[in-house]
Amino acid sequence: MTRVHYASFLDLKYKPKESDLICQFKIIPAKGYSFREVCSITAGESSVGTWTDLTTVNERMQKRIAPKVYWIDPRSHRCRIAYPVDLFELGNVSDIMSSIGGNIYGMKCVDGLLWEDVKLPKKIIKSFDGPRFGIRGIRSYLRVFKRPLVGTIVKPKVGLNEEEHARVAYEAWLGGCDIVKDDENLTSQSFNNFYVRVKKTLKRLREAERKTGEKKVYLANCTAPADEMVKRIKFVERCGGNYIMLDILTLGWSALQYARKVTKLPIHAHRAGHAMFDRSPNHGMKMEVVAQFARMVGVDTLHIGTAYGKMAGGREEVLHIEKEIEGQFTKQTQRYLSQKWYNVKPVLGVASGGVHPGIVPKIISLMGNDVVIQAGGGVHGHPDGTVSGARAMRQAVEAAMKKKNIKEFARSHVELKKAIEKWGL
Ligand code: RUB
Ligand code: CA
Repeated sequence: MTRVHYASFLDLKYKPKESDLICQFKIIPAKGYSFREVCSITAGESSVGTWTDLTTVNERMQKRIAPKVYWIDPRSHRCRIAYPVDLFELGNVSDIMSSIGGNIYGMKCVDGLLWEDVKLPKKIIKSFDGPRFGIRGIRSYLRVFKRPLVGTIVKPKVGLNEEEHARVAYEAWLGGCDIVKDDENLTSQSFNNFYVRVKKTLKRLREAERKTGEKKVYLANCTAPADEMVKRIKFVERCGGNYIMLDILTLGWSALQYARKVTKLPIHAHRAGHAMFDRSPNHGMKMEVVAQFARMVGVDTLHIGTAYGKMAGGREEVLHIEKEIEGQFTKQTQRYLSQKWYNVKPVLGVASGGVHPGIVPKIISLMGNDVVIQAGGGVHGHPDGTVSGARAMRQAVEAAMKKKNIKEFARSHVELKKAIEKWGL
């Protein structure tokens, strides 16, 4: 086995600076490589190093921007690397991703490389816009200040025409949903044109607002090639729409940054595709990392899983993203969506995926009231249809807010009762 030569980036005496970008990795070295060696290669390859020594190095610059592996725990295969802020271009997530998530992931020396956590320094955070609305902004718009917000995804995901889509949305609002969104894979298909759908759905939104006296939002999925995405965002704005939705990971960070710049509307972030890289326990990039970048760029709501629904990702993971927990990384690095982060607004987490009224109290007791509880099948699969499904969701939220036992509450709330009969608790 020929060993690649890398300068050692290991410096266990190094004390990270406030201005450093710090990453935690779980590293499984390939056969023939030691853990310490691969930690060093990981730091080197994502910055100034390569497989051989070089004749072209500017020593002064090298010193300024070379990262340090300052903490290792070979037992758990974990290390932490501090990257000097000058290594990166400000205001450019793609650059950070190409550095840290670049070459090293494809190298023979790693069997597994999991980017578990990140602490972003103020200078980088401040070079982005952050959420325009955040939790408070969304709540004020909807005039719902205490209870969790209730949302739905029009279902089936795809397969309804524009008129049918608008009708399902209307019924969901009528029954009590605050939020109606498109699904991640509904963009502008031959059977459901984006522009026609948005017009029709917004018309029904206004009708639902008049009927219910409540404010409502429609999250129109503007996911498309960047030029077309902007066209769609502008169309939503012109039509008096009040929210856009983007599949942030399949679009990419650049398009998300672009969208944040061009729109005055709140941005809902669907994380479609995240499990392609955050599901394996030993390889990829965790949702905790994605969440922080998404907040920094400036989404207002973000899917974070439910812990109880149909999606993988347990209680721990969800809590880890949403709440501050100590000890996992370092005290100063507890952040995620709602932690204090200079003046960056907090993002509202969205619990979605296999949600139905019976599990609403569990979700609220895990995530608190600052959450969007979103059910697609759990609304439109109600035995009596969408209006009843939405009512049942609101009733479940009401039961939890009043600290009533949901089963007992359902005795006097027929929609909730039927939902529980179908899906259980
Ligand atoms: C949920 C749904 C969402 C999932 C994605 O539909 O369509 O796309 O929430 O998962 P249903 P996640 O309510 O019918 O299951 O939010 O974990 O990314
Ligand atoms: Ca979906």
